[in-house]
Amino acid sequence: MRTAIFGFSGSGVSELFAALAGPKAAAAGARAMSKVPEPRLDPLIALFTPKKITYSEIEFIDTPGGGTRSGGLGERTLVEVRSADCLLGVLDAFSGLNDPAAQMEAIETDFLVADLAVVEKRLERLALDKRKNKDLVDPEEEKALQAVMEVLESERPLRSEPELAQAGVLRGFQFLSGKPVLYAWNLPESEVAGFTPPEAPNGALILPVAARFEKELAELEDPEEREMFLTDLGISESALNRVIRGVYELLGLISFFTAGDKEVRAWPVRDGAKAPEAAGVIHTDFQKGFIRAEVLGYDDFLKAENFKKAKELGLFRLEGKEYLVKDGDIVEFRFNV
Ligand SMILES: Nc1nc2c(ncn2[C@@H]2O[C@H](COP(=O)(O)OP(=O)(O)OP(=O)(O)O)[C@@H](O)[C@H]2O)c(=O)[nH]1
Ligand SMILES: [Mg+2]
Repeated sequence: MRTAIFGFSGSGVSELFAALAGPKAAAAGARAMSKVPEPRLDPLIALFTPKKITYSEIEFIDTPGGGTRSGGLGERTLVEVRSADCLLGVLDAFSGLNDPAAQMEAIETDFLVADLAVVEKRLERLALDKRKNKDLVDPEEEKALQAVMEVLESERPLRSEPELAQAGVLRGFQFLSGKPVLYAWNLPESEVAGFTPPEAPNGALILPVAARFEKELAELEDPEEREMFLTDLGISESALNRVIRGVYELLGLISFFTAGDKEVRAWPVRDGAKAPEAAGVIHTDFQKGFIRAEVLGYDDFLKAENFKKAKELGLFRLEGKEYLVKDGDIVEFRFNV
C-alpha cells in the first residue's frame, strides 16, 4: 500500500509527509512506513499480553514539488507518482497566494492529458501491429483502451469507471486518473475545524489539514499533549488518522485480526474478500491449503471479553471458503500444507 504525496512546489507536500511520517522517519528520507492506528487491538493485547504486536502499515512517499510555467505539475511529478497505489495531493490554502481549487483542477487536467497520451500512443502501436499480423494484438486490450479513451475524451477521470480502472489488461499502464486520490486542503490551523470542503471531483476525497501545525504536533513526545492541542482547535482526529481512514476507504480495505500469546496482529484485506483470500494475505500457503476459518466477530469478542467464554457461548463460528470476511473479524485459519 504505497501512497504518494505530491503537489505544486510550496504547497506543503514535505510538511504533510513529515506530519504523517513523524520527525525521525522524515529526517531519514523521502519514504516512510506509518502504522495504521488500530485501537481495536487494545483489548486483544490486554487479554494475551503477546510477545509481539504488529499493526498494518502504509508507505508514504514525499515527492518533489511540481510546477511548470504553463500551469501544470510537470513530467517529473507525474513520473514519481505513477507507481503508487493511492495519491495524496496537497493544495495550498494557507498562503493566500494560490487558489487551492484551481490547483486541484490543474492536477486533474494533468492526469487526463497524461493518460490520453498513453492511450493514444498504445492504440497507434496496436494499429501498426495489426497491419503486420492480426495475432499480435489482444482484442481485449484494444477494446479496453478504446473504452478508456471514451471516458477521458468526455473529460472524466478513469476512476469514475471503477470496473474499467481495475481491468487486468490495463494494469501495466498505471493510469494516473484511475488511481484513488485524496486532496489535502492545506489550511491555516485556525480554519481547519470550521472548513466545509467543496465538492470533490469524481470519487476523490477532500480532507482539510494544517500540515505545518500537524508536523509540529508530531514532534511532541506526549500523546496526551498532542490530543490536547488538536482538541483546542476543534479538530477531532490527527491528519494521520484521517488520511489513513481515507486511504482505506478509497482502496476499499478492511482489517481482520489474528490473536494469540505469540502475536496480536492486524491485517488489511479487500472489502468483499472471501476467507481464502484473507488467508492469502498472511501466507500464500494458507490460501492454497485453506480448509476452514474459525471466526469470532469483533462485537461478540467484546461481549464475551475472552476467548474461553466466547467458546462456551458458542460465538466462534466455523466458516468455509465462501465466507465474506468482515471488518474486525478475529480469525484463525485451518489449512493443509
Ligand atoms: N503557514 C504554513 N506554512 C506552510 C504550511 N505548509 C508548508 N508551509 C511552508 O511552505 C514552504 C514549503 O513547504 P514544503 O512542504 O517544504 O514544500 P513542498 O510542497 O514540499 O514543495 P517543494 O519544496 O518543492 O518540495 C515552507 O516554508 C513551509 O514552512 C502550512 O500548513 N502552513
Ligand atoms: Mg518538498
